[in-house]
Amino acid sequence: MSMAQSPEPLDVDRESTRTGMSKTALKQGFLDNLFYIQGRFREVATPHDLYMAAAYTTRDRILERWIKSAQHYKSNQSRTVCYLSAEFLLGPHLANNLVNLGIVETATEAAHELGLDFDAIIAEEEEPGLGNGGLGRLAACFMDSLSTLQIPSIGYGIRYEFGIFDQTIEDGWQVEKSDNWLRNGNPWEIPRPKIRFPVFYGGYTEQYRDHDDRTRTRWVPAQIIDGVAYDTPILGYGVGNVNLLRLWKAEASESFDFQAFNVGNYYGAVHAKIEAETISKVLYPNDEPEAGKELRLKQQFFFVSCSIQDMIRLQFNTVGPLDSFAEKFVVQLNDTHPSLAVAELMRLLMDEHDMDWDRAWDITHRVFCYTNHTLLPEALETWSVSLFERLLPRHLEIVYEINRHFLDEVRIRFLGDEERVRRMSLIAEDGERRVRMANLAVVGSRAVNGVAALHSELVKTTLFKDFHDFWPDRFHNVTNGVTPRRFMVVANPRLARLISETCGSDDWIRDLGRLRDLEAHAMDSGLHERWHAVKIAAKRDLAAWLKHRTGVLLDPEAIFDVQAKRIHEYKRQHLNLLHIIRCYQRIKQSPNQDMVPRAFIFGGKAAPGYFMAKLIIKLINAVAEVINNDPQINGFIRVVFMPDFNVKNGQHLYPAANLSEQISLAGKEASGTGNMKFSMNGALTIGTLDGANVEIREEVGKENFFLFGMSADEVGQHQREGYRPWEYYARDAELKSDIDLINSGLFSHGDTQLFRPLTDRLVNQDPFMVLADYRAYIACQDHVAEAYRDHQHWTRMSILNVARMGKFSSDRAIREYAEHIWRTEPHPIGL
Ligand code: T68
Repeated sequence: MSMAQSPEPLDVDRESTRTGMSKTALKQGFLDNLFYIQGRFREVATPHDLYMAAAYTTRDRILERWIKSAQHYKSNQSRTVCYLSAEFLLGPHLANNLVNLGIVETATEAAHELGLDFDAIIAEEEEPGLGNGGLGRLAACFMDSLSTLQIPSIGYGIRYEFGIFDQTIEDGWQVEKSDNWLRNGNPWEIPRPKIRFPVFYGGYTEQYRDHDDRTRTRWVPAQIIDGVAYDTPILGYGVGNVNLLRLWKAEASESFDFQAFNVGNYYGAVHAKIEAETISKVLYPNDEPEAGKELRLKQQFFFVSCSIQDMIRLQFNTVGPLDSFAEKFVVQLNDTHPSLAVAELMRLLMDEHDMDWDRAWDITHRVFCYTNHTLLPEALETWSVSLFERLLPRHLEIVYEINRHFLDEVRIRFLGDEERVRRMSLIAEDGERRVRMANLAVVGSRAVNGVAALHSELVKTTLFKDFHDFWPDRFHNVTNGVTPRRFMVVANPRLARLISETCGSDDWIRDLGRLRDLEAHAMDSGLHERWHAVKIAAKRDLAAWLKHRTGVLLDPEAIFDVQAKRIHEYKRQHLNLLHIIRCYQRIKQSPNQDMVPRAFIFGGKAAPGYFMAKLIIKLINAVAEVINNDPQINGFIRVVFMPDFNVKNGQHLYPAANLSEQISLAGKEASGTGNMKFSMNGALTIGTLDGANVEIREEVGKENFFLFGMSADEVGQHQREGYRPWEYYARDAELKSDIDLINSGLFSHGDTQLFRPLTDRLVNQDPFMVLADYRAYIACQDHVAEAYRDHQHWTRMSILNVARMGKFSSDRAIREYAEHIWRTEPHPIGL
């Protein structure tokens, strides 16, 4: 299709009740959608019907802007950022879209006039949990910021039929329930059955001579599966720009199955269809790579292949020839999960579009950029050569060829350094041969970045040291950020209102640096009172929510001390537990001491196969049961585990926290983003010098941050000298008695063995040095308690934390990507 034939933009009048922003238009639109889409009228509508009608009413208003954006991007041949991510952890859409449309108040009034409980309608939405944690949520924040900054972009991923499991707690243990989020329909997506690409698997490759008598390679697959596009509009805040989140669903390829059908194998054809659809069936619930899982590799190739084919289609539809592909598109690889894209683009350019190696490589390596999210060696993805070859025979050839060209360059630069060549190879040759996905991503990209200053430094000096020696200019830092729309305006409307009133404008929502205007009021006792009232109100809400779901009652006057994130040993939830046990023992020893009351709140999912993480959840709940029911404790400290921590539930947590626990072993948490969400909502941080904590502390000021523990350098030194956790256990009587109390059976109805795997690991191995940081942590927590006694001072620190969080907006992060890495420009769409 050529551009000349494009119709005039928006040449049809649309019904004003589907686009109007007035209260009347919203009411009419709502009732129409209830009637025409849900087939209901007010009297018989279920809460879900009401939610669906509200969602469609909101979506109608987004679609207008979406079409306008698409037309503008197309006719301007805009450079487009493609964000490839196996995960997008979006959270509920409705409230967020109302904020970005700027119609929260009008919609609330409209609902009120229709006699509806608007909060209940919003609470009805089930979130699409298409991610595990930080990495998936970062992708969602980036989509919000890309639209808000008016940068043409497409998020590409997988439309998992089952997202991250729902977590329930039974007898203190995590129990996983499948997340059938599509059961009641998804009003936010638009299926595009005609945007469909074949994806090949297995089979073999063969050489043939083309019409110009050149030798070419052809991949003859054993299986073909279709990927079908499902589009979700992503609206920016206060702008006309709407970008696209395009998620792929796997379907059987009609033409391919037909062959089986033709020879009378009807059952075989149907079976193939069922098998095809398993590819996008379920998200792997592990925040580390799924070793050896064939289906996981199939998923990765599935969405990568569909996405690259779609980009090539768009190139032909807009600009034309593929030579300018790297000018039209930049592809950001969110970790190594999509790094097969490097080989897939090479394959498509060479095998399907006739390019020779050099031209194809020139384009490919200018298209890709790669973000690394972890230094943990066990989290670096590799695939066995045998599995890779069986599933992707052509890609293995291409990976070998990339490797051959690359290692030749290395050999020329570092004559005779075969050890270095071995380390940098795309193929690990020690033991079973494996493809190193991170090396593929680095070699195939023109930019590589870490996600916080410390992390990016460690990427250069440890993980990718050889690559940094070779290509120093390829390495960058872009510190993560989070969107203030969802994590302040949607999650904490009371605070957002107070900030806007205090600053005299709501400009901070699009320009988070403007929060600095709060500093001028940091000593204002009037603001202190209102700030405190906002926090107490959020704590009351959370207390009510938790009481309803867990039966545990919290005192809103207590310090709300929160650790919410995936459960992982490196994040050290067990260090937090040791402090809780210390508090408990202190009260038991001197019941009448003057202690600051605390509510310890945990939330987070454990990977279903991660035994130690699940045991930590059990221990949290076991400690909670004993402490919460001990009459001597009398509510002075309470412990509660929030079940099913996800984006939606997290929105209750961030506004209510006084203290944010960011206590990973230094050098292990690449960035963290929860640390930013808490601090933006006025929590103070207790944390190590890890990930983005380092920069948060720099921004908010060291006097407004509770720092403890070893630095990454000290950790390294300590490990080199030999770390002996049992010596800490033997030497520190309090530490010993805290661990012994776990082993005594007090928290396990007399069972002295239940938590042994955990305590033994701490005393004998302690890979994340919990015992080494224990003393410093306890001392720091004592400072926290003392500081909390001075309410005025605490509130002042809380205000300053919020005032100085401007840097941690994902808008800033996206601006840095756009300027330093992507070289893209905004394309404003007027309202
Ligand atoms: C997180 N990584 C980092 N991984 O741990 C965190 N991994 O420090 C950082 O802030 C965040 O990324 C954003 O940069 C993850 O969340 C995963 O979830 C994951 C999932 C599958 C496979 C590997």
